[in-house]
Amino acid sequence: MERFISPRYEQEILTDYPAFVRRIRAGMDDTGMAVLEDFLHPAFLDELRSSVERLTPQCYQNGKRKPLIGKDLADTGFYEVAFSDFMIRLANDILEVFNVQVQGSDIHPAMNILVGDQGQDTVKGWHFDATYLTIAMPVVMPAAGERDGKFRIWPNVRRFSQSPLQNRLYCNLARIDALRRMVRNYAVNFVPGNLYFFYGFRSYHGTDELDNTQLRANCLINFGGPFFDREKGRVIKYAR
Ligand SMILES: O=C(O)CCC(=O)C(=O)O
Ligand SMILES: [Fe+2]
Repeated sequence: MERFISPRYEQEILTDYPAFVRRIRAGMDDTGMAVLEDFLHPAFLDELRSSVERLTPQCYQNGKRKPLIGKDLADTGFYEVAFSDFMIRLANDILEVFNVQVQGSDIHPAMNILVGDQGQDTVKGWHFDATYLTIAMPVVMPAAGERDGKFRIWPNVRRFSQSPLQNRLYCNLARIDALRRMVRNYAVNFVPGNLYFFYGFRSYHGTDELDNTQLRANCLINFGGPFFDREKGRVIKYAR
């Protein structure tokens, strides 16, 4: 078993892995997000926290915040989780019912460390991800309260599609405040150690208001997406 997995999940994964996959997919389908509580091994989470301390200065150079992506995260636990055989297999098992498959080159980890005024750039920057599947792996989160940087999501508002025209239409519609207010959405406080799964392309989302004195570090693991497949010449008939 991978060292980042908490012992409390070993039994479930070893004895009934198909049910584990179904549980995650059902969470995403029914509520828009699946949560694996305390999934990370506590010692591994500690390691991620130290990486955040080390990486924070790298995010704030030249007076601007920079997300850390790809090779910026080499030799960290973020990389280790993102490219593990376990995660690649899990992503593929979740996405199988859509007739979607991903491989190592389709995986893109990204780390957002938000703190101070320069860390406000993504706050309320609502968007769709390009991905089939996004896994959020929070590492440091503000204490619950006002402006605590909740994650807000409008889940599953569209299907996967490789049509640029349809994509533009949805992105334009989602920018309309009145429409956003009418569509079901909710906010959650991410908890470090938990993993959160959602269909990135299908779900409008982002970070809600954040107190600039608080540190917020979240790693996103991005898996494939309709337009990445399109660029690769893969035309897909999505099974659902
Ligand atoms: O950390 C968050 O609240 C979401 C970040 C996000 O959606 C992204 O970076 O694509
Ligand atoms: Fe996102």
